[in-house]
Amino acid sequence: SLIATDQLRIIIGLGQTGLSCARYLAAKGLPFMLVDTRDAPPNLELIHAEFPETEVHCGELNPALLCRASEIILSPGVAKDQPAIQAAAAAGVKLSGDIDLFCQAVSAPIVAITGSNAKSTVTTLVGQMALDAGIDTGIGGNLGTPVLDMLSDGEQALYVLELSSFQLETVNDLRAAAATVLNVSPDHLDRYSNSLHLYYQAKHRVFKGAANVVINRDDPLTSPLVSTGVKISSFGLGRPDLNQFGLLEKDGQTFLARGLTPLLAVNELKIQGQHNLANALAALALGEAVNIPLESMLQTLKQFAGLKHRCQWVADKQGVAYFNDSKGTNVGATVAAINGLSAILAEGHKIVLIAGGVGKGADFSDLEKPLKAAARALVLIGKDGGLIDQAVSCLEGHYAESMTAAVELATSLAQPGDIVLLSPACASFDMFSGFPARGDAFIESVEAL
Ligand code: UMA
Ligand code: ADP
Repeated sequence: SLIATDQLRIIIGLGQTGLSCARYLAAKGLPFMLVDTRDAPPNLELIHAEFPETEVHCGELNPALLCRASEIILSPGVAKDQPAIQAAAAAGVKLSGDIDLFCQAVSAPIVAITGSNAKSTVTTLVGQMALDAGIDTGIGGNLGTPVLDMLSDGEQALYVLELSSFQLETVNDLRAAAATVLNVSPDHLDRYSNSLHLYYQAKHRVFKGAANVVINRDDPLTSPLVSTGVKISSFGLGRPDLNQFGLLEKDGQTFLARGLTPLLAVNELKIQGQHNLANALAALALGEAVNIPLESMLQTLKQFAGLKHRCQWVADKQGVAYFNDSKGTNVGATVAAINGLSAILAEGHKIVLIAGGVGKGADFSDLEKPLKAAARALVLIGKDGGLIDQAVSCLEGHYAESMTAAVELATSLAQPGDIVLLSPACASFDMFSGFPARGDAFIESVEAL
């Protein structure tokens, strides 16, 4: 290769992140090489056209090549524990990722948001709060826009980033103005040797160098071991102490509150379910940590209708309400969706759950309790639907070969007043290109009824 070894940056992954890293380095005039473990990765033609001089290696990782690098920039979809990457790390090659490059490049404050669930909702909400308060804000990360792509709009006054455990694995120095782990429940354990601890450790890298930390009082796994001097605030569904965010009862109504001060009656919110109250409180705590005016944040909360595919109401048909929670891709999310929606069911009515897909090695037995309390029937789809059936004994699983068949089956099992809920507790890649396509298929099937 023509690139000197002391400045050989190797980008692994030709997905969205790899492409954003290549464009970023190219714009800075820094040389790089591209590597992907797949023989025919996406973006290959685009990359050859855009970077005709750049060396691209596809297929099995070459340890000798990786060991020659000065720095390896890993895409989130690439696990670090592969032998070739470990060999390079052992040889002293620095491992980093797009988040590190981004943090080195910007000086504006960063709100860094991770957690097993609610990341996208809280990231979008905090971002909207900042925009509504007149702050130029970049909103991205795992949510969809690779962080480095946000730099092409010029530097903003604030960045609100959704960070996955995969992205955090390669974070060396984040120095967020405000950082949070919203909640921790098992997900992606196939990537973490089935160890919740390793997954937890990846998530907690979000706190590296943070100035303000926001913790969830209802989930002890969200509290970091941080040194003194870091400002800590918190949210939770209980009564808040001074300077904390929580819920207060007053005159028979429930309010979002800060300390003893009621801020907003929860019936003024458009987003539904207890889990969304936690999300609203988390957003307030994060916004306060970066000085977004409280009054303005409350106005945003009143407008915010939630994101598509997250407990999204789709239609009422023949007295049955249909909700699309395609983004429920792990057990914790589906438990929250069932509990959240069962709170809006009238007495005697129940949920027909559609679940299944790629289980990522999850233990589905935590679905038993909420299903027993709130479900009428269970319709199963996809590769690991059978594992859910095995783990749940309170209901007999009914199999469906397609989303259309699942919706029809669920409809036949539902009674007027019930809810049909798609919240798969699984990833979608066995049947769909991703959770949005799965949710869209559900919506189409409901509309076709
Ligand atoms: N891959 C290989 N070999 C490689 C590189 C990638 O097989 O050499 C595979 C990966 O195993 C993966 C796929 O290619 O299945 C995509 O990986 P990637 O790292 O290239 O992904 P990007 O296109 O860069 O998208 C990533 C995030 N994807 C993942 O973490 C898998 C996107 O989150 C994110 O929006 C995007 O960066 C911008 O930041 C998606 C996601 O599913 C939505 N995230 C997971 C989740 O939310 O649960 C963590
Ligand atoms: P993420 O980006 O972390 O996947 P989303 O905001 O997209 O989070 O929500 C994903 C799913 O997680 C939702 O569809 C819902 O089922 C569930 N969920 C939302 N908020 C919470 C919460 N506070 N606790 C647990 N589960 C939640």
